[in-house]
Amino acid sequence: MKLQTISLPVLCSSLCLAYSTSTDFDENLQEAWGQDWPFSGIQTFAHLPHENCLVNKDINFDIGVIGVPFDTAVTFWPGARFGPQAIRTASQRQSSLRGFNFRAVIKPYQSWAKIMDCGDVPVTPMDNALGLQIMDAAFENLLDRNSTASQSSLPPRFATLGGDHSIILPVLRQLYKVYGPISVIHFDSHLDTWAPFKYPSFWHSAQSEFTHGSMFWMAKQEGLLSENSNVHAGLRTRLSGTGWDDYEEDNSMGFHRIESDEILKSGVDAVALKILRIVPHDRPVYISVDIDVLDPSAAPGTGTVEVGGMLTRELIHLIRSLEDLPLVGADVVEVSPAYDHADITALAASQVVFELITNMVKHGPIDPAIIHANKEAANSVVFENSEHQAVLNRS
Ligand SMILES: [Mn+2]
Repeated sequence: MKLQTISLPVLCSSLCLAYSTSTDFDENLQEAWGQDWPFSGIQTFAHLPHENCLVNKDINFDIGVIGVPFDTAVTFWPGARFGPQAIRTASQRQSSLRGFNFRAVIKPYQSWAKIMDCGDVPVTPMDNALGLQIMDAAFENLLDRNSTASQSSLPPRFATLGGDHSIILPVLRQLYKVYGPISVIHFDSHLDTWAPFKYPSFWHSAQSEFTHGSMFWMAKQEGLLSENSNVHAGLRTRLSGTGWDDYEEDNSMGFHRIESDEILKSGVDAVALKILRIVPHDRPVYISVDIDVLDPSAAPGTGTVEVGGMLTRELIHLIRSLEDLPLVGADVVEVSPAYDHADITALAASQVVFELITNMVKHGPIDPAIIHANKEAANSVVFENSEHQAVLNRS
């Protein structure tokens, strides 16, 4: 018969997948089973490899995704403890196979950087003092290791999934030990620099100072922020009192303010230029995205919703415009999936995380000269708190 004259290799070249034996699969396990569809597999962020980085300090990587499911410092709707899970689920159509960022013209998950999903910090919902202690210890642990690509013993950088916004305080505390004071670019509809006594209650304690609206006030008291190169973008909250008290207090925290209306009137490119004029290009920068900076039509699933915000495309464009800055960390916080019937908030957050990681990869490893210059500059500022001077000098 004619078919018998055809050799087996020729047949197999066209039909080998259909006729492969189990032995063939055994030899090519990675090829056969190592890739997931967007809807299959354990849900790590963007299908990235997962390790519990907190329990293994020998794991080296360049960029880590870390969840902080903590939401007991909120002043209105709780629920952001479910943010990390929701953002991971919403990120499943991101993968190394389909991860080319056309806006940045790179493929961040398959570039020079080793990127991991480090899991979650198991932070207690029972006791905020203990919770803060756990988060401090977790970020100290995470930063106490070398990144893979760095020649200078610098730690990996993290994209943190909140959690309510208070989680940035322990992050800034630990980043300060490595980098010195940080310039924060803060996308939010709220100031988050409120002094704790601004809250309408007779009852106060030291612990009640730690909230998702006062953590930048605390960060300022602790000397963690840059002197005058921090920016709020997207503001539109109502203010307390009858005048500009909140803004005047915010001035003393070293923040510049860009209101949501300015983004509408001036356009995103003008706003990006304004941010780039305020934030130095040769100092450590942190980008914090409270998802409530987006209009509720784009992100309804958050705890303190404010109407009249920007759309996701505008936020993405702004983040892309900041890609030259030396980003030493970033977060997306306040995603509360229970208030969102369609998961669009978590979807927006997962894309924002993708853009923030893209910025870190595209910029490349942090130049140690930046840290040196930053600490020199900080040393020339006389801190009221000598404890912080001691930390700077030690690290
Ligand atoms: Mn906030």
